[in-house]
Amino acid sequence: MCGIFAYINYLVPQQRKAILETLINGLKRLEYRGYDSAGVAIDGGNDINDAKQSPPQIIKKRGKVRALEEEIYSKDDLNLDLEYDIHCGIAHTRWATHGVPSAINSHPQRSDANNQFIVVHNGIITNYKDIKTFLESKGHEFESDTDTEVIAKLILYLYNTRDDAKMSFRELVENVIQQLEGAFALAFKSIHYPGECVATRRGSPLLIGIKAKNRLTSNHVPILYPGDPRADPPPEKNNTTNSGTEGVTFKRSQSTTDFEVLGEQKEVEYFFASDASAVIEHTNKVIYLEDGDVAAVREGCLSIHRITRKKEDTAVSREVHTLMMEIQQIMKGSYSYFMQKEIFEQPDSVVNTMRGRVNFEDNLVTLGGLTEHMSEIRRSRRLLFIACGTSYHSALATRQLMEELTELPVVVELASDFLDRSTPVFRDDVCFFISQSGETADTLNAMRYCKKRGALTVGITNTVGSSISRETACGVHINAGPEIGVASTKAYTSQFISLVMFALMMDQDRISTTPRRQAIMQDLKRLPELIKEVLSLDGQIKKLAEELWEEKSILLMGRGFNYATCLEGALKIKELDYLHSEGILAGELKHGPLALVDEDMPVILIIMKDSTYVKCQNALHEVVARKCRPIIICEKGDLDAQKDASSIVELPGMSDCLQGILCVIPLQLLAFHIAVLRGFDVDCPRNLAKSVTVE
Ligand code: UD2
Ligand code: GLU
Ligand code: MG
Repeated sequence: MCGIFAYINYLVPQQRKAILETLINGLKRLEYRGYDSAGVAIDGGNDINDAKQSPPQIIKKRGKVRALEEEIYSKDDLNLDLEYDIHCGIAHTRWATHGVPSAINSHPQRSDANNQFIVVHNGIITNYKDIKTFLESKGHEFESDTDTEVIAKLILYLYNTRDDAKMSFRELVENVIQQLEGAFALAFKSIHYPGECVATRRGSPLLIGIKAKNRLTSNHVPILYPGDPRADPPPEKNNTTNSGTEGVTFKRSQSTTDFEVLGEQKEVEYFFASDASAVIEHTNKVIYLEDGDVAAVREGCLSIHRITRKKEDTAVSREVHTLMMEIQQIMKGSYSYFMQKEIFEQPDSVVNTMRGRVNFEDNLVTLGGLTEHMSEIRRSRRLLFIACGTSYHSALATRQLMEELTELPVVVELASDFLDRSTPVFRDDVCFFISQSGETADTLNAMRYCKKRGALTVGITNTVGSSISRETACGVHINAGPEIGVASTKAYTSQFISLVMFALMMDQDRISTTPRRQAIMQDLKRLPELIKEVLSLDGQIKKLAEELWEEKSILLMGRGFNYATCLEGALKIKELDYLHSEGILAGELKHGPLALVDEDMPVILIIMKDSTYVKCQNALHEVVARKCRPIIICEKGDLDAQKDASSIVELPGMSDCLQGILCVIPLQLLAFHIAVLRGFDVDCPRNLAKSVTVE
């Protein structure tokens, strides 16, 4: 989920000091992505001649890249003046998903005590346990709690058991990734393949920067499939020049099976990175790898391979792009703000939350962190969900489903109020603590309070190794990836899904509810596509923001599953736009809020086709009768709901209990666009902090 940076210099002499500086600098450029630890690997030995014998050096550190840098320069056994003509260094910033942030769990991960194979990884390997069991049976000893370590150990295992002594580094990596399930971007280094680097991706971004002394002879690197003589030439055959596509001359280099794609030139540097911000200061020539690409640098030649050719694989080459962007621009991708980027990341972040947990074939959910506690939770007297702000809303949003599927009393509490009241808590209570950072002071205090009273404590957090993650008896990491924008967006939808997954798991053995569970699961499967569809309304929401940005107040109304959506939408508007906004339970209108409504008051009304549909229409009539022309968020094609609307936001319909995920996104976008129009700092709203570690 975080950052990869690798640097290969080929016949461009560099001192070790400069190589380390390049690696550290690359990591610093990726810092904005958020991370909890960092590490580098370089060639070992302190004399160029013993480099072949000395295992590569790995230096890792929990915390900031600065801390890693200090660690590197505090080493007195590292000859920094050593000069390399050819070298491959790899580096990483980690956002822990498996195993707490610590030096040993940081990357690079290694194959063995001799560091024969070294790997950095972004993402999650979902079948790592099976691979680990297999490798342990073969005598491999594991030292970290990461999923990544199996990759380093597996490649060594394959290396040791290979039939073909000439097997290339790239072929080994191809064999490794065929065993992996989940999401990854990977970069490998090995003492057995000095000066070489192999990198690949499936589901996590990766690109290659190329800095060549001479001008590139082509803007295309061909994709090589197995059987292509250019990829796997018959051994010991011709070393003659072949003519490749796109007008490039592919020269078979003397001792390799790969091709030189850069014409006649020799001196070249390559940079592998998670995004262009780490590369742009070195070169503006980049190749974006696609899922399934395996890129190898060998003897200064870059080649790109794919293991299998599918019907949809029509591309014959990867283009070398010339970037014209500034670093600032690249960091946020095509987005201007982190919050905006995070809103648009939601089709991916929700998948990461479900990865390895929801089995769509069997309609089963397995939350690894809770399995051992399920019988205790099922026996409990009630479930308490305790949180602050957006996290509190995620509990409210899922309360109805929780009640439906667990048939237990469900209590949702604001942490500060819960503590103020010295609420009674019992040994047979199960208390959930929801916090993106895992450090929210009120939530943390409430957790300690419940723990003291003997309740089972369960954390729902985005931050492995955080106080809530460590101090709770068990829990779920939501795996949304780091969230930088102060106003939470993707963490909310991932918390929401984590709670839905828990509710489904609680109910898993009940036969009578199977159709309901299956319907929800199938909608979870469709969710990324549906979120994309909602995000495509961005332009329309922006227009709406242009109508609303000068207002003094905005009311949001809804009920049932979408009451929480209204509260969350109103919170986003308060946080980002510094204007009054209120989420109102539509059922409460007559008891007060209706007095606020007149023709000048902007009202957003959520009307979805769930069990509250008719009641929401009544609310609509009530506000229309006060001359209000509300903005309606409704299901696609619901003309009844749209009659009296000033504007309409039409969303795809899905299971009632998941609809809140889709409904909140237009509100996130609206709050965002209003903030931009009002000229406010979207990523750091005034008076607010990302992680509220004070009471
Ligand atoms: C976890 C582990 C992984 C491995 C795997 C087994 C981590 C971060 N992940 O991935 O190493 O053992 O399970 O399939 O190590 N937890 C809390 N409080 C919280 C959140 C989590 O105590 O607020 C506990 C949880 O009970 C579990 C561990 O932390 O023991 C990891 O939770 P997870 O959600 O990352 O679990 P999983 O199965 O996805
Ligand atoms: N799942 C890996 C780990 O926890 C990689 C995390 C990342 O993407 O930074 O070590
Ligand atoms: Mg714990």
